[in-house]
Amino acid sequence: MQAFFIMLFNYLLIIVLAIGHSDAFTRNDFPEDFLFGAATSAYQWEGAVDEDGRTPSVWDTFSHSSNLGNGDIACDGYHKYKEDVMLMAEMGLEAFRFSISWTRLLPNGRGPINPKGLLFYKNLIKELRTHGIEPHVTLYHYDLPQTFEDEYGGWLNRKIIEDFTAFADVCFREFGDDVKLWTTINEATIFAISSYSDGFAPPGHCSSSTFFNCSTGNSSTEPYIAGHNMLLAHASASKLYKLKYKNKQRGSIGFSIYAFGLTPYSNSKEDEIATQRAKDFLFGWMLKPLVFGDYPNEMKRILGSRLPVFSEEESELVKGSSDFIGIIYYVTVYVKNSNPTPSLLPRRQDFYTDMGAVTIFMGNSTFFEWDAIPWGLESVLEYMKQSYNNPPVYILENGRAMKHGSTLQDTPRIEYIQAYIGAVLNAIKNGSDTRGYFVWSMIDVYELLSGYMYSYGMYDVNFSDPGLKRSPKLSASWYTGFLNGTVDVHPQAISTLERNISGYSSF
Ligand SMILES: *[C@@H]1O[C@H](CO)[C@@H](O)[C@H](O)[C@H]1NC(C)=O
Ligand SMILES: *[C@@H]1O[C@H](CO)[C@@H](O)[C@H](O)[C@H]1NC(C)=O
Ligand SMILES: *[C@@H]1O[C@H](CO)[C@@H](O)[C@H](O)[C@H]1NC(C)=O
Ligand SMILES: *[C@@H]1O[C@H](CO)[C@@H](O)[C@H](O)[C@H]1NC(C)=O
Ligand SMILES: *[C@@H]1O[C@H](CO)[C@@H](O)[C@H](O)[C@H]1NC(C)=O
Ligand SMILES: *[C@@H]1O[C@H](CO)[C@@H](O)[C@H](O)[C@H]1NC(C)=O
Ligand SMILES: CC(=O)N[C@H]1CO[C@H](CO)[C@@H](O)[C@@H]1O
Repeated sequence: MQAFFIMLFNYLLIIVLAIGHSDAFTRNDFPEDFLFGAATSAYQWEGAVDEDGRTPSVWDTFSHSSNLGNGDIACDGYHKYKEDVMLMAEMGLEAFRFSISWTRLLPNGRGPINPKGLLFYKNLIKELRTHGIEPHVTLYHYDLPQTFEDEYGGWLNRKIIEDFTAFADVCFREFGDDVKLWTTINEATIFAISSYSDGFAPPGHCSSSTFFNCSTGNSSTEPYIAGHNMLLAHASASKLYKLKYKNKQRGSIGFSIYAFGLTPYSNSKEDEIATQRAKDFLFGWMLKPLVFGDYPNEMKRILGSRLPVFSEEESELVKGSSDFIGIIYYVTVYVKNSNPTPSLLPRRQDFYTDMGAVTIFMGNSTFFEWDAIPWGLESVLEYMKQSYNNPPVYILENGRAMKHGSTLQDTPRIEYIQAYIGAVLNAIKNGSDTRGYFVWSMIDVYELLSGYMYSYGMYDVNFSDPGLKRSPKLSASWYTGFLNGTVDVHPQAISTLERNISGYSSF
């Protein structure tokens, strides 16, 4: 490792000299209370799906009907949490983001608490605190109790608001003395789209199309209904926190969205307008209600009665209900206008046809192995600042997949992460209120879209090894060095990647 850092240092030095610039940065250029961490989620990390009283979630059901493997064992974080927290401490992580498995804590979805589930999360949180690692807890990460999907259709039914709030109540009460950062719902925008329009995330609803077959769903209505209920469930949990816990526990509660960097495909008027529309659909859809109390006018115009309506009371409830906005960021895309074209094949009406635009990945986009396009994230943070009153922001996920098990020398991942950390610093310097950055993922986990084929971890897991042996990748050492101030980063050295297409693909 030592040798590598000397080499890396020389390399950076050469580039610095070549460019004749010296705006390298280190951890210390960020505010002291800024949090650098890494993330996982319950179903992807814990395993132990039928142990100690846990019952199935829609993700268990979904993964067992796919050919991407499942999270039955995953990293076995449920049993190995102490070992993993030790690795986090060695890495110098300041924060760890994880989620609580609803059905581990409340096996019936509601009602009696499972004492063993409760103990697991108490122990995990205690272990983190003992090592000085700040927990950031996500309440919902794709794992609805299957029983609620069966009983009333899950997120499509307003009953979810009450059940989610009751689950949140248990979490605040039991863990809130030690947890100061809560995210209610993970990447709500892409969750609603991929679970209810595209059908490729649990519970896997869509109108069937040439490419996807879902056993149930309606892509032209369900994403908006589910999205509406997510906003209301979040707002209801947030209200409860403020009334019952905030004074004493002094934490913050936020909502999170998936954010694409968006830029017009061409300089045509159509693509420019399409990009504006895409911002309304992909950001405004959830941010406008949270900040201003209602959906964007453009969405109301296009969707008509398919877009649920906030009552005055609901609008007041949702507005201002998020102390911060969580951002999940991976890719920057071109936006190209798409006119509904008459076609021989019946075309599915879904979220993207409503948006009237296609997204084209920028950079060399072999699927999952994205290039860093740091100005994409910078532009998102700038847009949030200018259009949504500069809310406090946490980057809750950002990271780079590579073929699992291919190498421990994950230089492309390091380049990606440091480029985006640089983007965050630039945005902060220009006034963005960004307060934290989490690498996805702390360790190789079961991935939603790629199973065990591609992974994002800074620690490798040998999934064929019965002991699920963990090994650090180069990125883990890099992050350690960055966090302890011995590695500095020169943005120009790595942002030669910026701009321009050479790959093409689209959702
Ligand atoms: C979708 O389901 C229908 C009926 O079950 C089947 O005939 C068709 O082949 C399926 N299409 C795809 C793409 O799987
Ligand atoms: C979806 O719902 C709308 C509104 O209820 C209805 O008009 C449409 O036929 C449904 N589409 C599908 C594919 O079921
Ligand atoms: C795309 O890949 C090629 C070859 O690996 C590389 O030279 C080029 O810099 C990459 N482009 C971007 C935008 O990363
Ligand atoms: C920096 O902020 C100012 C004021 O909000 C804005 O006008 C400018 O475009 C921003 N610069 C960048 C590079 O985003
Ligand atoms: C993973 O574990 C298996 C079983 O213990 C072992 O045979 C294999 O060599 C390991 N793979 C690596 C890359 O260490
Ligand atoms: C800082 O991180 C580097 C890189 O992993 C490591 O070699 C070094 O021991 C660390 N230094 C301190 C003071 O923790
Ligand atoms: C934004 C940008 O630089 N676009 C260029 C990308 O490359 C193509 C040719 O491959 C040019 O036509 C674009 O202008």
